[in-house]
Amino acid sequence: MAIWPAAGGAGSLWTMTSATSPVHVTVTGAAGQIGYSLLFRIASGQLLGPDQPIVLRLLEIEPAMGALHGVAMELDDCAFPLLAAVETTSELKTAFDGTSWALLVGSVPRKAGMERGDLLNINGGIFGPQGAAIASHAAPDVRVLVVGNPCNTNCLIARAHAPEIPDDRWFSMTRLDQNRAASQLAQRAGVPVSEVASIAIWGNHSSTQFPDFENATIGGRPAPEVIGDEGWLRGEFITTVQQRGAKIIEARGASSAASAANAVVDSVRSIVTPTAAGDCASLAVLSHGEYGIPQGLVFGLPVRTDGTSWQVVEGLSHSEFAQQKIAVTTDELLTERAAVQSLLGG
Ligand code: NAX
Repeated sequence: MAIWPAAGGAGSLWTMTSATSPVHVTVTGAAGQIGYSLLFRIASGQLLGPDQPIVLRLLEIEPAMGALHGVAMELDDCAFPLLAAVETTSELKTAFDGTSWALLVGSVPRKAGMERGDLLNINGGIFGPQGAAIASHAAPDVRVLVVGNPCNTNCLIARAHAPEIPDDRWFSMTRLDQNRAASQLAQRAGVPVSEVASIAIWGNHSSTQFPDFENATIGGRPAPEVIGDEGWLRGEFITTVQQRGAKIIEARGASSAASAANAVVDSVRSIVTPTAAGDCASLAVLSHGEYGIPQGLVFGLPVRTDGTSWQVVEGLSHSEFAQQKIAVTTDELLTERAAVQSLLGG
């Protein structure tokens, strides 16, 4: 474990002169690709705002501690005024001590020959203990965003080990898919992406996800009306969003990192900032049976918030086509849940 003094001469956590107490933010897998983009954005104030000092608590596995040490040195070298302290550790207790935001990025990627069930079980061994450590050591206001794949089910596992933390504090990340979908719609319509709203990702962060173009808007009008090409929406649009991660690996030789880090920032901002009129945010949250989705799945849904509490958007309708797509992604999540049942304590 190492505690790094804050950059810019601010000194340790204890000498911080700001009137606002620092918020502790934990990032797991902090020496990885996403971490390398994400940490600098958090420390610069893009996650929690320009007036909020931050303590970064960075978790890695032992073999990556050297690399993490280098990242911490670079954070120092940025002299971020808001960065009160950086703590690097391979111990769960230290990583989650007093944290208000647990951003669970680190996980074990799928390797050749590995079945999805193997992957789920390996990651279960990571996310179960992390959930328990969050419950034992985090701040009372902790919120958890799971990014490491398979993120919906990893979130389910973490939560099962932290039953005392309320359901509305658990999220897994579908925001990158939302952003991808918004860009595709904007490009097709020939408008700035800021004109696209209410595009939500339903279900799993996987190739079965359903980007709901039916309820999306472009310039305030229904997206299907503006696009005027139902065949494209039902075909190429959906597959482009579903397969985007694979295409990026193909082109870049590495998986999405900067865009994923950007989506982490967007996800947290969408939880703490009131949702604009006529819009929604995509987050995978614990289902309570909304839209007939089985209870207790971590399911991608459209969410709105006043900045303090959030709700799933109600009253949306779906065509038979959309209902079938949602059924497919629901089935996949049910299968994943069944594969990790032994890790859920039930
Ligand atoms: P990297 O392999 O670059 O980094 C992962 C890091 O996690 C490594 O440094 C590793 O040492 C660390 N790690 C492994 N086990 C750990 C443990 N038990 N505790 C703490 N750290 C641990 O992957 P990266 O590109 O950063 O991606 C991280 C995760 O995000 C992957 O699971 C990836 O599949 C997932 N993604 C999720 C996305 C989403 O939209 N939900 C999109 C991007 C990304 O694919």
